[in-house]
Amino acid sequence: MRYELYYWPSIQGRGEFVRLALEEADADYVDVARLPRRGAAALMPFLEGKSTDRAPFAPPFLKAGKLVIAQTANILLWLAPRHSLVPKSEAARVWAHQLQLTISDWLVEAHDTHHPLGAALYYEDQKPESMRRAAHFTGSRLPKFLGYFERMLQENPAGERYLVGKSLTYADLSMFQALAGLEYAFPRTLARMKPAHPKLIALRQRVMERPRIAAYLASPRRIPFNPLGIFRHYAELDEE
Ligand SMILES: N[C@@H](CCC(=O)N[C@@H](CS)C(=O)NCC(=O)O)C(=O)O
Repeated sequence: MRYELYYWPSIQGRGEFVRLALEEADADYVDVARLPRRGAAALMPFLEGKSTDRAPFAPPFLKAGKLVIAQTANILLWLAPRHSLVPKSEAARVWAHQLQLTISDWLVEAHDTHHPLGAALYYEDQKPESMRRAAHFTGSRLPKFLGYFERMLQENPAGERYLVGKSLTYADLSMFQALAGLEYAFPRTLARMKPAHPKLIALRQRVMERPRIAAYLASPRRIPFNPLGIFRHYAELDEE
């Protein structure tokens, strides 16, 4: 089956978590809004409920045959068992989903560093609030999230190479993406925190070196991080 991924065409955003899974699975997919002459307008019939009775609230969403699935973690929950990106046991699947949901929470907090008052306002109109929010994020929340995931690697009964079980799952791909985004947005903070999180850094490297992921990262399909995405680099928000 050829999947159709729907996401805003010019940013990695939440679509990237789904792209990484599709790329690692070598799945047949098309990134619809990035097709010539399609663009963001391709999403609208779905968001407006004209193309499905089960309209997504927001992208990303995936069309798989007649199914239209939204919510990043929900898409991955559905996709992963079909492409061996999660072990078979219920316990492992629920655990991978739980980790993915925690990454989703983390992502919202990363986004809110530059838009603490809301997405409708420009960053420039909420800069003092961003400064306060980012200081809280880099000083308190980021260490808590990183410390938690480092510990989850250490405590994986199957070994510390992956988050769930003994081989790669979509949770590892998502962790790679979270770390890559945070390094883009907060390079100084990340540089300071890396030595205390060696297992996460090793996991990130392991994911990057997977042949399909490496090929994807080097391809034009990987949109570079940019100042319109969820992860944004504003030097003044990164700690000194
Ligand atoms: N919880 C959803 C969040 C989806 C979401 O916020 N999508 C963004 C783009 S990354 C969007 O376009 N939101 C529009 C809106 O919230 O009005 C998920 O994880 O997929």
